[in-house]
Amino acid sequence: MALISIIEDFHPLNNARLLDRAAELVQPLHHHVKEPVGGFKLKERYSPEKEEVVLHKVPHLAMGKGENLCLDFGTHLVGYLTLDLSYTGSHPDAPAFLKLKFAEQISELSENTEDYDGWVSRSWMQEEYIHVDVLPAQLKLPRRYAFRYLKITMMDTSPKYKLVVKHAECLTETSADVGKIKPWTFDGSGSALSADEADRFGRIDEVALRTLANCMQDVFEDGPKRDRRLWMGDLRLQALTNYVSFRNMDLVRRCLYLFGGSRFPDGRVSACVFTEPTVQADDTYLFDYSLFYTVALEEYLSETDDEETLNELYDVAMQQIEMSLRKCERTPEGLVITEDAAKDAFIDWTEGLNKRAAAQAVLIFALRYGRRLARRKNDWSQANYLMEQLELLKKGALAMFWDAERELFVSDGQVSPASQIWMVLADILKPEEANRLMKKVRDALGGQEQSIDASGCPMLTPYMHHYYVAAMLRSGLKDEAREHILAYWGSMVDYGADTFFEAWDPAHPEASPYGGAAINSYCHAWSCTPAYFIRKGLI
Ligand code: RAM
Repeated sequence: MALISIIEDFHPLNNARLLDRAAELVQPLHHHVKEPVGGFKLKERYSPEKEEVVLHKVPHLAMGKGENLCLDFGTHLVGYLTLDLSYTGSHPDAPAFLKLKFAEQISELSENTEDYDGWVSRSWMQEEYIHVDVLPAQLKLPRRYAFRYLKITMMDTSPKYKLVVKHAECLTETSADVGKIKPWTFDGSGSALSADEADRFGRIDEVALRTLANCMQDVFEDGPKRDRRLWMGDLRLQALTNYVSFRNMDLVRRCLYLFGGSRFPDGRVSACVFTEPTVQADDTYLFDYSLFYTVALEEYLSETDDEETLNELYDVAMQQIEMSLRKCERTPEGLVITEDAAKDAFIDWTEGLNKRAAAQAVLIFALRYGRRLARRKNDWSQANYLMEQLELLKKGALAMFWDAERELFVSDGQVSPASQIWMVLADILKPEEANRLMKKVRDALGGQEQSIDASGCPMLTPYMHHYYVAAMLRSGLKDEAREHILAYWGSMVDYGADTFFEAWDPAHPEASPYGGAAINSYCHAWSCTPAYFIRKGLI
């Protein structure tokens, strides 16, 4: 399912006051110097077999044509690379021609990226071909990379000399104050957690917070490898996790002003905002993402009580709800989102997913936050209006999507986990019905329940799995939520994750929504929320 939107002559609606505010809120970046902790060579250029190299011998290792050296920086980093290069042998009589490959996951080192043929641009692949004319040389790469491993391949030299890598370092960058964080420890009181589970949660929390910190840059980026920019759906989850960890409130605030400051010409919040060379809303609109603006603003305010932001961004937030309500049609029972509008929702990367029920549910969910915002603002007529719309949407949803006999939500004939999860989050069922439904979803994911099509409409991303956990918690399935975090995010840790991945199916580690895992991001913000569940005490 390619997501490519191109609008000819797209002129975003920019609000100078809001953008000035966003500019005032630019956050300082913290830097640290990191050096490799290990090294190895791949036996063949793309083979997974490796030969360990003793680290202190690296500065003496001479690399001839076709040879490679891989440096392991010990964990996932985001920053700038410097290499000190020299040579052995006779005077270099030809340039050193190098290929540098930066890898977040070790498996990326053995991928030949020429094989990638997906729909997301291959220019995101972190590899460079470089000529070094004069040796010795200090090579400082201007681009920021996200990586743990660096593979240096000597593409060509001359018979007269060999290359030597004397030193390598990375100057890391993040706007998260990592020193603020204490490791999560379990106090042992009143919980069913075993010591092993507590350890595993500790490890998951650590990986989750590294994921978040490495995505916290000038804005909350979705992933520091790709797309390196601010997406609304990702922002909401990052902000939640940030509130229980780094608490960089001004970074959240800056991002809310950026989304508010550059929008679609009709006022809709864009799915994503570019910040370079100047701030500009992307010409991509996602129905659910624009509604998360309202949700994220309310959540920010409940953390900060920041009146000024409420006053400045309230109208933008309300506009998202009003414009989404206009995409609904009246049925005899209530209000229902149109088929066309639902197609604009993201929900998950699942191929063939019917999004109508989930999109309606996101709208109901967002209205709940909209009402809270209206009450905060003492805008009682708006609060009452939203209350009425909420009731109509709930009635419309039950009439259109709820199959009372089967006790399932059916979205234009399809019974997906996503529809059930979002409808539970929309709170339209009685508590015991929601509880039964989420048990069915859990059983369907485990293969013991066929009424929900978990294999035909699988959840593909930790983003959707976040909402699955949230729905379990909302329907009283705390033990199940806890088990799912341990099993799902835990399986990434077992696979060797230093940061959590953008897409993950434990049964198919190579799965990619983009047509090739080479383009996947292995440090993706929307996957950081176990730290939110853990530190908020929800599990
Ligand atoms: C991906 C981004 C981002 C997500 C959008 C919908 O390309 O990486 O995480 O929000 O798609």
